[in-house]
Amino acid sequence: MNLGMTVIEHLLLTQKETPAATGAFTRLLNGLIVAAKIISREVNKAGLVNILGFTGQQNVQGEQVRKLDDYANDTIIRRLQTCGEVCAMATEEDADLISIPRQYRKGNYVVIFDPLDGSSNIDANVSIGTIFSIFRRLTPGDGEGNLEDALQPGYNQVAAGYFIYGSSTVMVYTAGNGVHGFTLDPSVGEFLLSEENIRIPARGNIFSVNEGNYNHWDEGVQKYINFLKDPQAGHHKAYTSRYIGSLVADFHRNLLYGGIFLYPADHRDPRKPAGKLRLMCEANPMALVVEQAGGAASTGHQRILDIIPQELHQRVPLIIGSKENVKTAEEFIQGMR
Ligand code: AFP
Repeated sequence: MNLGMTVIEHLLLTQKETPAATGAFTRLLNGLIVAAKIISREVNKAGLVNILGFTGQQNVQGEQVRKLDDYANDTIIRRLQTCGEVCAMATEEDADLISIPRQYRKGNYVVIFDPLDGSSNIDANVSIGTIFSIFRRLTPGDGEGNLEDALQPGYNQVAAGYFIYGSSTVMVYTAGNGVHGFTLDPSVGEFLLSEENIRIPARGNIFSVNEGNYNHWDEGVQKYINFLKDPQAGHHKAYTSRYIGSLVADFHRNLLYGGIFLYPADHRDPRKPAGKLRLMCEANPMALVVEQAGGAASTGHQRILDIIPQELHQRVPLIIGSKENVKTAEEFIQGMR
């Protein structure tokens, strides 16, 4: 067991099996880790905002208090721009690709991220997170990348993961070699390996969905949720409902305990026929993590990682979690049950 190792030590150890590893990926990941430590520090201070000043106003020291999601976004962008390993990046917060200023070296990686997912929960002290997805560039050369580099299907991701700012700050990531969890020890300022090779149970009894949208779902989704709640359906164990409304937190709990998370398509808003969550910065990275842990991620009709993206902010229905639960949900959604 390697418990207690830092992320970089763990990466270097596992990269020993990859002779082509140059250290570039390690530098990139290190940039993300430093950004997450800074964000974690600010998130922990968020409760003091009411004392020190509301966002957008001046606090008692006369400093401008910034919205946390803008702060997180800028922190990650700055770290990635200067690390020298990134040729393009996209964030949930900006419509277009973020460019790398001329003075910085461009590298071989593309990073797509959601800087502070679940941020509407901040004021209630609910866990929120940063989600990231990493691709290798497709365009040749060492110049800036473009949309072609970013719009790759999820199966091309070389790594993905998330940071949770919760009761402790946790990093979960995969670089295609299992899923590993690290917990930030604030006293030493390092993420230390706390769970190596996380495996999601093949079937779980937790379901996580915003049932307030029930009347707007397709019939297949409604039938599936009715089935989960039906005591006569012959479940091996009764289902229990857990929904935080913060994807990283809902996903992480289900990853550890087993179960299913759904954000299906709904008919509430004709401009969002595919549901709420974004393919590139939410569904793809979570899908890579769950598959690497032995689980599954689907739209109900298609594997998430097989979707060929059409645009940066594309939305998709997301059904993700334990393999057998996702399979049953697909059967209902496809009208087979
Ligand atoms: P916010 O970042 O606006 O809080 O949205 C969070 C989120 O994108 C995701 O983390 C949740 O799973 C999902 O939205 C919750 O959406 P509903 O409030 O519609 O259930």
